[in-house]
Amino acid sequence: MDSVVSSLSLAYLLHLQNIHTKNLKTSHIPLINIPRSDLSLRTEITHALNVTYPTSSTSEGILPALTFMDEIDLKSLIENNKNTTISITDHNRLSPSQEWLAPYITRIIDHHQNEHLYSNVLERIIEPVGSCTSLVVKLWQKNSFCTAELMNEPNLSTLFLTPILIDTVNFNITFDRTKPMDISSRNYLKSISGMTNESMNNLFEELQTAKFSLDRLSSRDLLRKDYKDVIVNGYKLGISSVTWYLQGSKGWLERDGSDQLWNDIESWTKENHLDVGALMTAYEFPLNEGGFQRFLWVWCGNNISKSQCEFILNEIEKNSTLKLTNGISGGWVKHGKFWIQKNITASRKQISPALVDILKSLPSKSKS
Ligand SMILES: [Mn+2]
Repeated sequence: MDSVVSSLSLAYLLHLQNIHTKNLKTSHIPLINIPRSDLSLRTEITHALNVTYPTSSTSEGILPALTFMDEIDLKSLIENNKNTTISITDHNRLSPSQEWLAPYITRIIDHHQNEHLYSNVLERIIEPVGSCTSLVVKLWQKNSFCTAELMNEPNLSTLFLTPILIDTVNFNITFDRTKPMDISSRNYLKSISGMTNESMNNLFEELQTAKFSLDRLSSRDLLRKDYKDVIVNGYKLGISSVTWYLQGSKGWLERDGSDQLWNDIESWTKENHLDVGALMTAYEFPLNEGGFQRFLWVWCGNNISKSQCEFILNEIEKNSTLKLTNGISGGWVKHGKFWIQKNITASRKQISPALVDILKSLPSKSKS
């Protein structure tokens, strides 16, 4: 959220400065550093865009106009434009796959620990504030033509406010994330957007809800949101972890029905060439509904024989650490089984090694 909005607000600011100085040769592209298809997983961002720009998803809206990392060929862009420079926001060390961009970085605006990297940087603003966007907003505040632009476009100031609200947990002092600059940026944006304390609190609550409500995501998105895989003994094991729940009122099974959910799991299994898949869910129910609960669903791909699959499922069920008890309908769902996991402290750190050990005990799978 902070990364997206700080990048957007910085690129817009630089664009306004260009107009102001009549520099027509340079253009600034805000680059969203994720593939476009991953945006739907960031439910609080899509919510913020929908609230501030209700038409953002339409063909004339903001979303189609944004550039995501999988939509630009940075290598050829840089090769063809020797003057290309890169500004980075909300981080000050490139990820290993982007380290080749280091010579082109001329500007860093960030609130993480300063790693003092990249010698070509001309402007380096790294301060430990709550939200990186607060630092960019400070730059907006410095230029009257920027403030004038925001006054013309008050929804933009609301959008700039959203990461600051999230990152400071609505300026809640018990979380100790708020710095004076977050407050001054908020006050500046608040006065321009015309928001009241009440409407700001409501916006924060909506954003928090959006961030933690996954029930609008498709099953494929839920399965890939937090997914890790490993190859053991020639078998590919993929484990998805989801902060929602399978069984129960308004749960995943109720939403999709077991047939549809199984179809989606099967497609996921094929898409990732899984031999064994697992889905772990964790959810904090209200105390009178059982509090924190975990479910585990393990299944096999088509390459695993029925007897091998039964062996795998029986072995994991016997695992004394996990304390698995059958979910609804005895737990069997097509080529898999689904349990209530009574040991709620066991996470992927326990489940993954348990499944790995079982796969190691099988005859090794020849790579075909
Ligand atoms: Mn940040």
